[in-house]
Amino acid sequence: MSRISPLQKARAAYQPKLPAALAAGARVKVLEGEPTAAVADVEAIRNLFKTTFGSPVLTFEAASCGCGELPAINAGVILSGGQAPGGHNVIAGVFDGLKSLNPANRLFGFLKGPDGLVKGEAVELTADIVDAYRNTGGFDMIGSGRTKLETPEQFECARANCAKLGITALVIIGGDDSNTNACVLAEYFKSNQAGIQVIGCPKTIDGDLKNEWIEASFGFDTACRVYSELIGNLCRDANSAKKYWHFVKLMGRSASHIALECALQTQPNYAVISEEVAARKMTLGAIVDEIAQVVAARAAAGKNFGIVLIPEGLIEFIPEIKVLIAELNELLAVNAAQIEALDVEGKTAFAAANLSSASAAVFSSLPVGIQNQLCRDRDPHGNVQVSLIETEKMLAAMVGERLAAWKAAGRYKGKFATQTHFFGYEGRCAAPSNYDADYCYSLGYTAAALIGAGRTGYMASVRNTIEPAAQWIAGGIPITMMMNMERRHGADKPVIRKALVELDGAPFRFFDTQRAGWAIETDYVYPGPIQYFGPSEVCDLTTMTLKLEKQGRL
Ligand code: FBP
Repeated sequence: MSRISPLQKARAAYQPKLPAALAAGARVKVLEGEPTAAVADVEAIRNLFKTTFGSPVLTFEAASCGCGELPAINAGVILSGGQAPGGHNVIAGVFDGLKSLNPANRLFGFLKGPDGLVKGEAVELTADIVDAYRNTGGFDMIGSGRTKLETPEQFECARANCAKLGITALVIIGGDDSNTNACVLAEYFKSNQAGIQVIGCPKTIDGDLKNEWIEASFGFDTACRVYSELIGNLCRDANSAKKYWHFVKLMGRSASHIALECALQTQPNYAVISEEVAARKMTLGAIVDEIAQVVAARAAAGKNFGIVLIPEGLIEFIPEIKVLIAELNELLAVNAAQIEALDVEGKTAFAAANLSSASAAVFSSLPVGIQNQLCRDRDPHGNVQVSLIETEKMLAAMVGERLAAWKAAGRYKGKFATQTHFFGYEGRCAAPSNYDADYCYSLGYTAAALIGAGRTGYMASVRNTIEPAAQWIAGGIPITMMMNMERRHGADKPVIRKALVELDGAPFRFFDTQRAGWAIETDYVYPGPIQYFGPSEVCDLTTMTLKLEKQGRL
C-alpha cells in the first residue's frame, strides 16, 4: 500500500473497544449454561453432529486468577462469502487475542476463502500485516471466496494443510452458509480426532444471521449507513428537482433487514418488505398496484416524485415466483449434466419446456430478461444470484404500464419518470463504523478466547451491544443450536436457519405505524455520511433495528 488517505491514516490509530470480560486478555473464566438442542429437526441434527451436538452456551467473565500462559499454538483464519465491513478487525481481534494468550502464538490467513484451506494456500499474518489493515473495510488482507466445504476429500485436504502449518485451530468468518460449513468441519475434525478446533464468526451485511444469542451479523450497521446516506441524498435530489421517482434496489439476498433499516433511517414513500409480501400472499401484480396507488395519490397532491425501496431478495418471496424458483432449482440441479453446455437462453428454453403448467405460466408472464436472470447458474450454496436480477427496473416498468392504463381510463393524471438504482457493492467494503469496528474486534477476540478455552463447533457471540462496549457480554454459542434441515441443491441439508424480518417484531411494527404518512407527506430524513470522529451521539450509533429490537423504542 503506497498512499493512504488522510482518513485512513487517522482511522488506523483508532483502538476498538472490548467487553470488560476481555479487557485483561483472552484468558477468561468460562461459565457453562444448560445443554442445547437445535431450532428444528432436532433428531436429524443430533444424528448428523454426533460429537458436537448439545454443547452448552458459554459466557465469559474476566479471569480472577493469574492463570499464566497457555502452550503456544498456530491458528488459521478464513474469510468466507461476500465482503462485509469490519472483517479485518475480526482478524485483528483474533491476532491480539491469541497474542494475549501466549505471545508465541502464530496466526495464518488462508487465501481466497475456503479454497485456500483446501489448496493449502496461506500466509502468516505478522503484526506488520495486521496493523496495516486495522479499522479498514474490505477483505483484501487475505481475500474471500464462496467455495462450499462439504466433502470428506475437502476435509482431508484441510486437515493435511493445517498439519503442514502446525495449525490446531481455525476461525471461519462467514454468513449462515459458511458457518454451516464451519459446523460440519468441526464435527468432522472432532469425530476423526484431528485435533483441530473450529470457531465461527457471524458476518454478513444482510443481517440475517441473528437470534437470541447473536444479536447482529457484522457489517450490517456500516452497509445500512452507507446506503441510507445515498438514499437520503436521492431523497433530497427528488425533492429538489421534483420530477423523478427513484426505484432503489437494496442488497440482502433473502431477508429484507437492509431495506427495513434504510426505510427507518430515511422515511421513503414506499418500501417493499419481502416477508410481508409472502405473509400477505401478494402477487407481483398486487405489489405493482400498491406502488402505483402511492404514485397516483402523490400525483393528485401535485407531487410527481418519490422514493421506492425494493429488497434484493423480493422475487423469491412472491408466492407464485417462489414456487417457480423452487421448481427451477430442482430442474437445473437434476438436469445439470444435460444442460451444462447450454448458454443462458438455452437454459431458459429448457426450463420453459419442462416446468409444471402453473409455473410455466408465471415464467412466461415475466420479462425475458428476468427469465434469463432466473436461469443463471446458482451460487456454490445453491442460491439464486438475486443481486443479478433487475427487480428495480422490472417494477419501475410495470408501475409505469399500470399508470398508463389508469391514465387511459381517466383514473390518474400525473407524470411518471423513473430512475433506477442498485445499492449493494457500494456498501460492502466501507470503512467500518465505530459499532462495526468495535463489534468485529470483540468477535475476533472472543474467537481467540474460545480457542483458549479449548472449544470447537462454536460461534463467537457478543451481546448487549446496545450498551457501551464495556457492558457487552462475550461468549460462545454451539452452532448446532441454530440449525435445521432445508432443501438445497435437490437434497435435504443441515443449515443455520436464516433470520427473516419478523412482522410482529418491533422494527417492522414501528415502520408499519409510520409508512402511510411517509407515503403521502414528503417527510424524508437525511442521515449523512458515517462519522468516525466527533461527538459520541453521531459516531457511536447502533442501527434503529437493534434499538427497536432491544428497547422497543427509538
Ligand atoms: P454473504 O451472505 O456471503 O455475506 O453475502 C451477502 C451478499 O452481499 C448478498 O447481499 C448478495 O446477494 C450477495 O452477497 C452477492 O454475492 P456476490 O458477491 O457473489 O455477487
